[in-house]
This record gives sequence, C-alpha cells and structure tokens, in this order.
Amino acid sequence: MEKEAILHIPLSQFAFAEKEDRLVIRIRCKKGDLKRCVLLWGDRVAMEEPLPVKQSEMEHVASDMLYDYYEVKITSPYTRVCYYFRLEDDTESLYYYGRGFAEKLSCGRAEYFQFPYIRREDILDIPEWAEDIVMYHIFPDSFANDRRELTEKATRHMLLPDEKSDSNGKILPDRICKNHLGGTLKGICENLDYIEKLGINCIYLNPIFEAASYHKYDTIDYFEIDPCFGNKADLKELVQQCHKRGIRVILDGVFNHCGADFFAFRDVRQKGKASRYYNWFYHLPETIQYADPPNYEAFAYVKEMPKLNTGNPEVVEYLCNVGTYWIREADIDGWRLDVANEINHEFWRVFRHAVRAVKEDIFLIGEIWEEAGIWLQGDQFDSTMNYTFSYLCRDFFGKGELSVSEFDAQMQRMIYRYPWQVSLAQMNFLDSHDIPRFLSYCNGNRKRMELAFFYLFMGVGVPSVFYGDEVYIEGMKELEYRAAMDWKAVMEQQAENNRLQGNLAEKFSCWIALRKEHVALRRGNYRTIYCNDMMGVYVFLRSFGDDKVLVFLNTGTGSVTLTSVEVPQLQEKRIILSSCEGKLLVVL
Ligand code: ARE
Repeated sequence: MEKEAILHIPLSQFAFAEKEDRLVIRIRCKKGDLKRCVLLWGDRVAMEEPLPVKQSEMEHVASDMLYDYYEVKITSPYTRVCYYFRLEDDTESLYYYGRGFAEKLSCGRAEYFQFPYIRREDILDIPEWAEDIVMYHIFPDSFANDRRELTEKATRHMLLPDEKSDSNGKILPDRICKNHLGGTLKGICENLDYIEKLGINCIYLNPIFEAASYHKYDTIDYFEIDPCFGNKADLKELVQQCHKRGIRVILDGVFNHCGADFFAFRDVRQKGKASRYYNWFYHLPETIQYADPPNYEAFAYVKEMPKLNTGNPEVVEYLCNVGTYWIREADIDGWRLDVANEINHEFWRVFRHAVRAVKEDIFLIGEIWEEAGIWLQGDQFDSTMNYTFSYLCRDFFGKGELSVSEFDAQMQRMIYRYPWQVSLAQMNFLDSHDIPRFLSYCNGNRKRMELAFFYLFMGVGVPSVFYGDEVYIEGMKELEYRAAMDWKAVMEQQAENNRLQGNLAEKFSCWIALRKEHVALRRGNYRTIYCNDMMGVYVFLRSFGDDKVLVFLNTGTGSVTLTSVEVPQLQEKRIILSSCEGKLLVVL
C-alpha cells in the first residue's frame, strides 16, 4: 500500500457537514492503489467502552492525474463523531487513524479522527438560489444604450467639483467620468426580454458607481451611479424589472482600492499626513508622489487606484455601509468582490456579517483566480470566479492541448478541492471582462466553442455567459474582448434565415432549459464513465436522486458511433449511445 499518498484532513474538504445529521468524509490515495475503503465511525462521547462503531463502505467517486478519491455520506444520529478508516489493497489491510497506520487498532477513540461537533452555525449556508442560476455577465459600457447603437464616441461627464482649488490655492483637476461605448443601465433594462429568452435568471454587472475610467474600477463615489450609465432610479428600475422576470442582480464591489478622486484620497493629496483620511490608505509615505509608478500602495502600481486600508475600522464601516446601502436602496441580490484576495480576511468576515444582516440570502462571489479554499469556509465568500474552469476548457476545447482523460482528471481535481456545496456554487465561465474571448482561443472554430459551452451548462458549478458569447464575439485585446454587443448579429440570428444554422443563442436557451429541468445538472454529482483519448470521446454521469443525465461529448474530428459504455452506477449496465457529431445528452 502506498501509504505516503494517503491523505485525509479533518474539518476540511475531506470532512464536512452537509446538514446537522449528514457528514461527508473523503480520503485520497494513489491512483489505482486501493481496492476498498471502509469508514468506521461512532459517537465520540458514547458511554460504552469499547466504542461501538458503524461501518460504511466508501465509494471511489473520482480520480485525478495522481490520486483516487473515495467518499461516503453518512447520516449520523450523533452530533459528535470520531472515525477511522480500514484500507485494503491487493496485499494488505491497514487501519488509518489520527496517528497514522496500524495493522491492529489498539488505541482509544481520542486518537481517531474527530468531527468534534456538527454545529449548525458552521455548516456552509450558501444561498439556495445560487445553485439554480445561469448568469449573464454584462460589462455595462459595452452592452446597450436605449437605441442599441454603441459607438466608440466616448463621452465625458464633468462632476461638479466640491472644491475648485486646494488650501494653497492650487487648482484641483476636475473630476471627470469617462465612458467608451456609451452603454447604459436603461439599455440593459430595455433588453431584458432578450436576456430572459436566453433562459438567464441572474445578471452580474461590472462596476456601475461613479468612477473616472470607462471600466469604473477606479471609484469616485460609492454611493452614486456613474452619470455615464444613468442614475439610481435607473438601477432601481432595472432591478425591479429583473425581479419581475425572476432574474437576480449582482453588482461589482471594488473595495481593495478606490479612485484617485475619491473624496478621502483627494483630501490626502491636498493635505498629506495632515489629512484626517491619511490612515484610510495602506502604508502611505510621508509625502505622496502621485506619479507613475506611485510611491504608495495601489492596485498593480496604478496611481489612480490607491489601496484602501481595510484594517482601519473607519474604512471597514464605510465599505460595509456601501455593501448594505445598495441592498436597501436597490434590493440587489449579490456582490462580486474585486481583488478579493488582497484584502484581509477579517474585513470579509465583517462585510459578510453586515450584508447578511440586511439580506440573509445575499450571494457573495470573491474575485480570486487561484485555489480559494481559505475564503470558502463559510465565513467569507459563498463562491469565487472559477478561472480554473475557464483555463481547463480553454486548454481542452479551445487549444486541444489536453486529452480527454487529462481534462477529466483536472476537472475532477478542481471539483474535489472544495466541499460539494462550494463546488456547486462556483461561478464557472469561459469568458470574462479580463481575458481574451474563448472563440479566439478556438481560432474561430465555432464547433469547438459550442462544445465548450455545452460543457459549461452540463458541468459542476454555476454557468456564467459573458455578454456577446452567444453571438460569437472574438478578441484577444482588452477593447476587443470588451467590444460592443453585436445587436445586428442578434437580429440576424433571430431572423428565420438563420434558424437552419441553429444559432448559438438558441442552443444556449435549449441547454439552459435542460439545466433547469434536471436537478442532476445543477446539484448532482459528477462521475466519469468513459474517456477515449483516441476518439476524443468523453462520457460522464450527473445524478441527483432519481434524476440521472448521461452526457456524451465527441470532441474528435469525425462523427463517432459509440455503441455502448459500462455505467456502473446504473442498473442497466450498458447504455447505447447513437452516433453523434459533438454532443449528446441521454436522460436516464
Ligand atoms: C488597465 C489596462 C491594462 C493594464 C492594466 C495595468 O487596461 O491593459 O494591464 O491597466 O496597468 C481594471 C480595468 C482594467 C485596467 C485595470 C487597471 O478593468 O482594464 O487595466 O483596472 O487600471 C489580477 C488581479 C485581478 C484583476 C486583474 C486585472 O488579481 O483582481 O489582475 N481583476 C480585477 C477586475 C479588473 C480590474 C481590476 C481588478 C482593478 O476584474 O477588470 O481592472 O480594479 C493572473 C493572476 C491574477 C491576475 C491575472 C490578470 O491570472 O493570477 O491574479 O488578475 O493574471 O493579470
């Protein structure tokens, strides 16, 4: 037995509560090493000695490149549980417990693994609705104005400066809000029919508060809507119209930094250390050099984005007020939190507490591009922007750099890095406003792009479509991948003459409808059934209770007729799959 590859970590993604009486226990071992895993568990505080233990067979649920994962869900009558494992390979059977391995277990329960107490407050309480959404991610400047005509005629809105010059009579630069393409909140509102028809039930807007640049990540006023986009009434109307359609609204919270014209930083630029806001910023030097690069902490050394000191209670209070204000003012449903991984954890704990006190099912998504387990313990975020999903799809469907079995192994590794509830709520996407368009990674090959989007809707996690994906927007550079929404293509796609081509927007709405119809696709587990690297065929099973969906992907170049595959999880062991150009979904 390859003991050095065996891993179980208590109170982690290897041992977590789904409900007050249901624990999920996982263990990892070297791929192919073990033949059987049994969980032995009991009441940690039982009076009897020796401890009566129950035995639960663990299922081999997944494999990644190196490891097999075994999992079991136990319904426990005890709130305090201790447990250990019996591991078997071809030659030996060993116990695995808190202190390591043993052929015979002679120690007491104190040396078993412990789940000390299944506290209801510690159970991940991700909003129920989050697992049922399909998100449409809108970059407001690029989506629509009231005439659906976006042109690169940037406009500039002069903000009435609250002071014309500083205390030394130095004229301060006026505060200006710029845009690039001219999209507005009204433009989004007037196109909700289109968004609803796709089957979308949640929109995420990039920043919309008063800010200097076209992207609005350099906030001037957190309590005002940017004049380029409209006003508070427009946001309230948009949210109301969305809610009437069963569409939730998530805004973008930029709290790691502000803009250079944010009132507190203007004051600091005028008064330096004498400013009462000096400590609102992170490690400011004695004298500020507003230069490139700045001599103070900023996002990515961008002088117009000074880093806020979220360790300062005044800043914490101010930003928590921002978080709660827009819930009360506009009834929003969630926050996507910018540069979340550069802000201290305690700030996020306080922020979560504040906003959940106003709306208990608010959905919090941290922008974290890497493994984010420490933020997903239930005390900070419910979800993160899952760039790992995007990278894997890019490398498999787009660039063809991964084989089917490599893609499957990496996807399983991604899924099992978090507790199930967290993986199901991850924001999965192929495109965002920060990366080149997926179709460009496919070198314009629309078939490969379509397969990737089909997988997006069949996979584990919340699918998010970046505006314009459905009309094949391409682009490798920032202003290309944030190009204006192609309403002309939308009209053409909706026209009869394109119906034969089965346009992507229509396919999206079919696939989204399937996802809504099948709880297995939204909340089901994910079992690899068949990988054929030569043919490029990938078959996996999503199941939740009696709802079972077998997904068949033919990523090869030719059409494949797959006569049958073993599906151990199903009674009927062999499933007949008809030949298929690209994808097939068999509802069982
Ligand atoms: C502008 C220019 C860029 C230029 C940049 C730096 O447009 O071409 O490279 O300045 O000088 C916003 C705007 C951007 C703007 C930026 C700075 O949208 O257009 O770029 O402000 O002015 C990292 C961070 C991640 C961040 C990305 C961009 O970790 O949080 O970089 N994403 C958020 C937003 C952005 C926004 C900001 C932050 C600033 O989503 O839209 O940019 O508020 C790896 C790393 C990631 C890294 C990623 C990209 O994958 O793991 O951590 O993300 O690369 O660099």
